[in-house]
Amino acid sequence: MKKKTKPQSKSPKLLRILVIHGPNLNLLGSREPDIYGKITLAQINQILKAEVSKLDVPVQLSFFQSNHEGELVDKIGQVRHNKYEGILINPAAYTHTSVVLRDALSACGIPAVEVHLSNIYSREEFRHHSLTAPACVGQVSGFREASYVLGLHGLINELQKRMQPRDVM
Ligand code: CA2
Repeated sequence: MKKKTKPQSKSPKLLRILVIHGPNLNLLGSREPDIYGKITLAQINQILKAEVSKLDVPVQLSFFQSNHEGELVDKIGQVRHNKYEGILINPAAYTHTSVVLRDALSACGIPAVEVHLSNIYSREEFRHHSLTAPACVGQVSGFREASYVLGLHGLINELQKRMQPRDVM
C-alpha cells in the first residue's frame, strides 16, 4: 500500500541580519541633537527589534558598534562564517574616507544597505560622497532613525527577492 505523505508546509527561512554602527554613533543622544535627533543608539536598536517582531517573516537582528576601522572590517569579514544573510550599516564618518570598508563590503558576499540619520547630501561638501555606498545594494539618508527602518525593509525585500526561484527562459 502506498504511504500517504502529508503536504509539507515549508516554514520561511530565518533571515539573520547584522546591524553595524560606525564611529561615534555610541554618542548619539548626548550631543548634536539638531543634526541627529535626541535618540540613543540603544533606542534605535529597540526600534529595529520592534519592527522585525511585526513582520510575518522570521528575522533575527544582531548589533555591533565600533569606533575602529579594523574592527568593523574584521566583523564584515566574518559575516559568511557567522551565517548572516544581510548587513544594515551606518559607516558614519568612514562613509567618506574608507576604501578598506568598501572593499570589505564588496568582498563579503552578502548584500548590505547603507543608512544615514542625516541627509549627507545637504551637509558639508566632504559628506556628499560615499565611498561605501557603491558596495551596497542601496542607501537611505536623511530620515533620522526612520532611515534605519526604511533601510531594514529594503534589505529584507532584497533578501526575499534573492530567495525566489529564478524564471526559466
Ligand atoms: O548621518 C549619519 O548617520 C552619519 O553617518 C553620521 C556620522 C557622519 O560623520 C556622517 O557624515 C553622517 C557621524 C556620527 C557621529 O554621531 C555623533 C552623534 C552625537 C555626537 C557626536 C557624533
